[in-house]
Amino acid sequence: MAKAPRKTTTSTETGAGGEPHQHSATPLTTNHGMAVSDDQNTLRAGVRGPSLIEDFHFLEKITHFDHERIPERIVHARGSAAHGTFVAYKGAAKYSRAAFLQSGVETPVFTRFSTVAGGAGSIDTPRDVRGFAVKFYTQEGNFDLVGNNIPVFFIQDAIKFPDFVHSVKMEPDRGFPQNASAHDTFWDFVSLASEAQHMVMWAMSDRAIPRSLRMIEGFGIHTFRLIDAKGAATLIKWHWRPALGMQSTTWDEAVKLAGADQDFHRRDLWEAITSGAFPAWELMIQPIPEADVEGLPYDILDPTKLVPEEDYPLIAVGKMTLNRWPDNFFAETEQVAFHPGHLVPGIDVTNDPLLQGRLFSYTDTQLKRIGGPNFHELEINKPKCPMHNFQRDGMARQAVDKGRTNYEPNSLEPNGPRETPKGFATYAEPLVGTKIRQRSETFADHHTQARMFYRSQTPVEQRHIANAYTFELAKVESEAVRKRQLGHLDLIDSELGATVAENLGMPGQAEPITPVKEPFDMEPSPALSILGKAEPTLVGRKVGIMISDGCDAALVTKLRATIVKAGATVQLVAPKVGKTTAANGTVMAADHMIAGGPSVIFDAVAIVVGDASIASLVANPAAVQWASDAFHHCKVMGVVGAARPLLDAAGVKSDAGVIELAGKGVETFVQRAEAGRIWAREEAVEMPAKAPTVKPKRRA
Ligand code: HDE
Repeated sequence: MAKAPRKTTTSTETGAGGEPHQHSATPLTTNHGMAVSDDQNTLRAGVRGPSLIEDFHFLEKITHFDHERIPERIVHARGSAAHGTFVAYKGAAKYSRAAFLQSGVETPVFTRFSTVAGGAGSIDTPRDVRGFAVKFYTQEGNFDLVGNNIPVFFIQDAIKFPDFVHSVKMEPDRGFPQNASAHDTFWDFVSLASEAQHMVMWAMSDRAIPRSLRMIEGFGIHTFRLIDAKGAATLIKWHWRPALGMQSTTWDEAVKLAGADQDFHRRDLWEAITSGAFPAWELMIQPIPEADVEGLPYDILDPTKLVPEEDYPLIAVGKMTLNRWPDNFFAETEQVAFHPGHLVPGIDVTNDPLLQGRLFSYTDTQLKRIGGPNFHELEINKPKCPMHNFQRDGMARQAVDKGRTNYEPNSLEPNGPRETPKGFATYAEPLVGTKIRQRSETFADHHTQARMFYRSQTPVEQRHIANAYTFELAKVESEAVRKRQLGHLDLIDSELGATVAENLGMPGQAEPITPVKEPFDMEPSPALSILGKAEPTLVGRKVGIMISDGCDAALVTKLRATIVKAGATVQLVAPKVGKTTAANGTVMAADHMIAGGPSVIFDAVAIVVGDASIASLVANPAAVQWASDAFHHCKVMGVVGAARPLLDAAGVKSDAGVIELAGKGVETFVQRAEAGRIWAREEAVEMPAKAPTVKPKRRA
């Protein structure tokens, strides 16, 4: 059948077959300031004709779009960041002459958190290390504290970084797995490079699956030097301590969160900051007297070792509060350029061979990513103090440098920039040495601190570690790699090794490992446990209440008020977001429909459903899963009598964490939720908890 000729419009009105144009007082212009009359249609030869290359507005717009992405970071690509302030306490002035560490000084900061292995668009909740990088815009220049949420690193020497990163990232032939260490190449590398064993133990612990970026600790890892006004130096480690305390998800939650909300951590940080609940951390230093260094059973230049805080206590030196979300993700979070060599007078580096390598890598990476040497001119990277030198030109130079002298010394402009005795002076560390490619003997012990970390955990945390090793090694196809890693576990803690071997169905199959140096028993450090030092609190946490038609509106109101008073936020979850009609006729709107607000996004839950709707909830798999997950993730649950059929369908059994909300139940529920999870439930369904060989308690 012949097609009817298409009706064409002859109107000269440019918007003719499309939406009407919008106008405002602000004219839309090209990048060069020319006002644009039509941003909806390309220029074409007749309304149904080909597009014309003469359309310079379109060409400019599409070219800019084609170039919108810059290369993502090779590591730490996925990040979320915020602006804030740092206020110094009295503590550090004695150790450092840095202006921002003098009592009461307030310094603007920009902090970027990141995962390490995945790409920029990957999920927020994999098992991974978290980057914790802070740019202090001090009066003496920018100081970058580029750290992680784990105090040690996988390798001892920067020359191994490309190998390590290649091994953890997706395998090169197949392009997966994205953002996961549970695959052959990672375990192959770390079981051969035994210096990684300590950090791997941390990565298998709950530290690697944080509940929120607001609830992680941070560490500078390397030993640094603080220099006082007289030039005296103190060796220190940097630590960040979150005001909200540390908290982690369970592994099953982390997996389900990956589906429920890929942006779980970014959204959480955004919600907290935009609602005025500003996350805060204390910055601590851990001084280590130089005279002690020789006598320590580890080398303070070895980044795979930590210094127990029970041996060398921390001193609080200031507080960082993050209070402003960036205006533009690309301009700020993406283009921010950190560098461990962005130092200020009063802070210096040490000879840690990993740190030394980093001092080169970070500039090099910015040259590639941002495309030239002028990345310091981008708004987010600019110092907020005067800056003058004779560096000139280069790709995308923004400064219009004036004058005739672009060199010094010069006599033509005597008031131009010159060196100052007040400037940064490298600590005059005496050095004698032979040019050599060799690791120090003092770096040879690769298993002692892994053992110390494991034995510093509570039984619940030890169980999680054993489960994590089991999960990851079960994903490793090569039996030889699994056996080699089991050999390391036997060296670290024979009970842990036996548990993981048993769980894998490989008892007695560990490949014996001859360590570079025999491990010994260090005293446990209870400060390394998350649960051991958790304080009861709901501040900054989120409670989900499931409601449905026929529910008790007064109870929901009371619950919400009591939870909010305890410092947490509340979200309602219902079969339909738009309308839930309570028994008394009150109509409520919810924040999520049940499938869209699964219980994994909450710290504790309440089920305040009505008799009228219980049958349809029992028939709704998302509702059953909601209750089942909350129970099996050991969450405290407040329930009403009407919820019983749903609880039965979900396998929820009565215990100290399932609280009837009638009577005084609301207060009991909140108090119990503050105390944390009901870990005993885990024992019932998983492998039995193993008592630690050495109790994580220290000498008095
Ligand atoms: Fe990094 N690291 N790193 N790293 N790192 C980068 O720099 C590198 C290391 C850390 O939010 C890159 O700008 C080498 C330790 C954070 O933008 C790159 C070595 C620690 C971030 C780089 C290390 C870190 C990075 C990639 C071994 C904790 C993200 C993009 C010698 C103390 C910063 C970039 C942000 C980023 C190199 C080891 C922390 C490639 C060569 C140890 C938090 O330059």
